[in-house]
Amino acid sequence: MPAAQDAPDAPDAKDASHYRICPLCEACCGLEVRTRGSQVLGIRGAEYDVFSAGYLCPKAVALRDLHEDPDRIRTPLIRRGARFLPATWDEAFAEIERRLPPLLQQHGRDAVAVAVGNPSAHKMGLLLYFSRLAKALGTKNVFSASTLDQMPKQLSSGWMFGHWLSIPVPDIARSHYLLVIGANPMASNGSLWTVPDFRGKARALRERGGRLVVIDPRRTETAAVADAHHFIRPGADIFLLAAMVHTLFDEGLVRTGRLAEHLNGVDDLRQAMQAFAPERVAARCAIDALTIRQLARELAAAESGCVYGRLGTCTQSYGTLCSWLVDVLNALTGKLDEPGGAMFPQAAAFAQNTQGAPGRGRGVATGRHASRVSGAPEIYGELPMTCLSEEIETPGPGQVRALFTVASNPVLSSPGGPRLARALDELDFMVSMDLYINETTRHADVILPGQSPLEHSHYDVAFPQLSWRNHARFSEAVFAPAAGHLPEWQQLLRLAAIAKGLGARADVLALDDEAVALEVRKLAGDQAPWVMQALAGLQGPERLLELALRSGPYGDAFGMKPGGLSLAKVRAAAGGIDLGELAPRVPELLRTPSGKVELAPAQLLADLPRALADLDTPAPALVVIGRRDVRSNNSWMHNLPTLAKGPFRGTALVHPQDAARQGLADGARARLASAQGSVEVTVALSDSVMPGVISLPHGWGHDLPGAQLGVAARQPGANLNALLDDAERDPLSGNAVLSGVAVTLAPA
Ligand SMILES: Nc1nc2c(c(=O)[nH]1)N[C@H]1C(S)=C(S)[C@@H](COP(=O)(O)OP(=O)(O)OC[C@H]3O[C@@H](n4cnc5c(=O)[nH]c(N)nc54)[C@H](O)[C@@H]3O)O[C@H]1N2
Ligand SMILES: Nc1nc2c(c(=O)[nH]1)N[C@H]1C(S)=C(S)[C@@H](COP(=O)(O)OP(=O)(O)OC[C@H]3O[C@@H](n4cnc5c(=O)[nH]c(N)nc54)[C@H](O)[C@@H]3O)O[C@H]1N2
Ligand code: SF4
Ligand SMILES: [Mo]
Repeated sequence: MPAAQDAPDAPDAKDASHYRICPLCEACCGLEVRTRGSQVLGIRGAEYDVFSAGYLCPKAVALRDLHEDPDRIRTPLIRRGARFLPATWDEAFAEIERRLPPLLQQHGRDAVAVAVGNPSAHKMGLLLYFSRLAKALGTKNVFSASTLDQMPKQLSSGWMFGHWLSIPVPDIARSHYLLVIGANPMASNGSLWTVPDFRGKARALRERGGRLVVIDPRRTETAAVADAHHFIRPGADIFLLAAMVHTLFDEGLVRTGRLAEHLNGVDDLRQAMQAFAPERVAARCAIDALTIRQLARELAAAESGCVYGRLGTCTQSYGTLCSWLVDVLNALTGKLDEPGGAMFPQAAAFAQNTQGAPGRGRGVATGRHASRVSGAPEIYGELPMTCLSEEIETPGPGQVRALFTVASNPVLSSPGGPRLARALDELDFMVSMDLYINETTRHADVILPGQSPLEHSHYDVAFPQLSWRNHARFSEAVFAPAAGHLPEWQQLLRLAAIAKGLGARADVLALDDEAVALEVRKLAGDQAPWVMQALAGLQGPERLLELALRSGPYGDAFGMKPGGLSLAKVRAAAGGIDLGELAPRVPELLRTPSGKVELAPAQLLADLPRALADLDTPAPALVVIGRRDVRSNNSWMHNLPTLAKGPFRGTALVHPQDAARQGLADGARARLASAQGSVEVTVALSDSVMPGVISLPHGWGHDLPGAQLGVAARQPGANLNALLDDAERDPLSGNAVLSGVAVTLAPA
C-alpha cells in the first residue's frame, strides 16, 4: 500500500514547522519538527513549550529515522510457513477471526494472554483503548511492563494514598535537598517523574544552596553532577531506608508538620523500625552507620526537599517496601505535600485522584485472582510479566495458548527471555501490534503495524499526573497518516470485536459511539444529551480527551465554567498551557477508606520480617545490575542510525579489581554467566562501578534469527535478561528482580 508521504513532493513544497510532544521517554519534551512536503528537515526543542522550554535529548532527532526506517513495517503481515507476507487490513483481521474464536470456545477466556509494553504509555490511542481489548478478551492473563518496572511504587502508593497513580514527585523547582536513590535521571530523563532538563533543574537547586545526593552501586552521570554519592550494595536499599527512618525516631527528628492530623500509623512505624538501627544494617548496605545517620539528619534539617527513589529501588526483591519507605521518610520529615518536597501533581485530564468524592475512597484492591502456576496475586488487574512463560508451558485447564502483544518486546525486556522465546513457539496463535519484526514479534502469526509517531495527534494521558509542573499540552499529527493505515485505537477496537464474537466486520466506530454514550450517561446523568452534543464531530482518543479535559479539574464543565479548558483551547495553544506550580493536595487527593495517609499498611509491616531474616546474608562475590544510556531506549531504538553511530553502548562495566582477578583487559570479550544462562560481553574497565558489581544495559541481543532490524543486527550486544531468573519477584507487587543477581565472569 503506497504511503501518502511516499509520493514525491511537488517542487514547490512549502517549509513548515510543527509542534510535537516527544513520545520516546517520560520527559515528554515539546519539539519543533521542521518539514518540507513529506520530508523532515530537522528537529529541535520547542523554546515556546511551557513545560520543557526548548530542552531535548539526542533521541528526539531520531524520530526522523524512525519515521523513515525502511525496516519499520507499514502493512499488516501474515505468517505463511517461515515467512511473513504483506496483507491488507481485511485479510489480517479475517485471519484473526478464523483462528481466535475457536481457541476461545474450546479452551476458555484464560487461554488467551495479552502483554502490553512501555510505548503504549506514550500513545494516546493505545493507552486509552487497550482496556477495550483486555476487557473483550475477558482473560485474567493480562501482563505489562509495569511488573518489570514500577508496580512496587504503584502498590505502595495505592496502599498509602488510595490510588495507584497518586505518586508524589520532587518539587525540584523549589527544593533545597534531593536524595536520589536508584535512579539516573541524567541518562533516563526521569521516571515516575516527568522532568525535562533534569540537569538544568539540578543545577538551579545547587545554585540556590541546595544539595543533591545520590545512592547507587554505580557512580552515574547523575552522581557526577551531585554534591555527594554513596555506593550501596545492590538490593540493600530496604536496610538503608529503614535505618534512616529508625534514625528519625531515635534522634527525635520526626516533624510531621501540617500533615500530622492526616497521618495514620506513626507509632506502628516507630515500633516496626526498631530492629533496623544503622549500626546493625551498615555492613549489609556497605554504607557506614554514621553516613546513614547523617543522611537522615540532612533530610530532616533541609529547608525543603525530599527523597526520590526509582527503578533501582523497585526492581528488587524488596521493591514495595523500598517504595513505601521513600514516602515515609518524606512524610516523617514534613517534606510530603509541601513546596520543595514530594508533591502530587494535579493533571488536567484522566487522573483518578481528581475524580469522585475528594478526601476518601475505596482504596485499592489486590489479589482478586492469582496466576495459575505460581499463584502470584493480581495487582492492578495484572499478573507478573515473569509468569508468562510458565503459563504457556504448563499444561492443564487455563493454559495460555494464544497471545496478543501490544508494543511489547518481552523476549529482550523480561527476565528469562530465551525461555520465553521457546515458549512463544508453543503457542497456537499469536498476534502482535508493533512497528517492527523483532525478537518477540518474529514469533507472531499476524503483525499489525502501528503508525509513525509523526502521523497522529498526541496528548500525554499518564505523565501530567507525574509532572514537575502542572500543564496541558496537545500536539497535532505532523504528517497526514499514510493512506488507509488503520490507527491503533481502531485496531484495538477491531480485535475487541472479534474477541467478543461480533466479527471482523463489525461497525466498530458505531460500537465506540455507544460505549462513549454510556460513559457520558454515567458521568453526566441528565446533562448527558448536552454533553454528547458538545462531543459531536470528534471520535476516538480525541473525543475521550475532550470529555476528560472539560470535565476535569481545570475544565470548562461544558460551558458552566467559562474560561476553563477544552480540547479546542489546549489545541490552539502550541507549546501548551501552563497550569502553575505544584500545590498541596492532602487531604483532597486521598482515596483511602480512612481518609488518611496510611504510613503503616498492614501488608507492608507483614513483609518486614522477610527483610530482617535476610539481614546477615553475605554478598555474592559478583552481581550484575542494569544501566541506561541517553542514546538508547529499552529494547527497540537500536535500529535508528542516528543513535547507533558512535561507540558501542552495550558494554559490561567491570571494576578493575574484578577484571584483574580474571586477567581481563579493557575491551576483552568475556563470558558472563548466572544460574539461568550465559552471554558473551565486551568488557569496559571502570571504577565507576563498585567492586563486585558489573553493569550491563538491558534491551540488547539483536542477533536472533528472523528479526528484521538491519542496523541493530550489526551491533547486537548481549541480552541481560538471559541471565536473570523469571522466578525472582517481589512477592507483594510481583515485580521482577532485575538487579543484584549473582554472576560469574571469565574470559570468553
Ligand atoms: N534487565 C532489565 N530488564 C528491563 C529493564 C531493566 O532496567 N533491566 N527495564 C524494564 C522497563 S523499566 C521497561 S518499561 C521494560 C520495557 O520493555 P517493553 O515493554 O517490552 O518495551 P520496549 O523494550 O521498549 O519494546 C517496545 C516494543 O514496542 C514496539 N513499539 C514501539 N513504538 C510502538 C508504537 O508506537 N506502536 C506499537 N504498536 N509498537 C511500538 C517496539 O518495536 C518494541 O517491540 O523493560 C524492562 N526490562
Ligand atoms: N535513555 C533512556 N532513557 C530512558 C529509558 C532508556 O532505556 N533509555 N527507559 C525509560 C524507562 S522504561 C524507565 S522505567 C526509566 C527508568 O529511569 P531510572 O529510574 O532513572 O532508571 P535507570 O537509569 O536505569 O537508573 C537506575 C539506577 O539504579 C541503579 N541501581 C541498580 N541496582 C540498584 C540497587 O539495588 N540500589 C540502588 N540504590 N540503585 C541501583 C543503577 O545503577 C542505575 O543507575 O527510564 C526511561 N528513560
Ligand atoms: S528527553 Fe529526549 S527522548 Fe525523552 S522526551 Fe525529551 S527529547 Fe524525547
Ligand atoms: Mo520502564
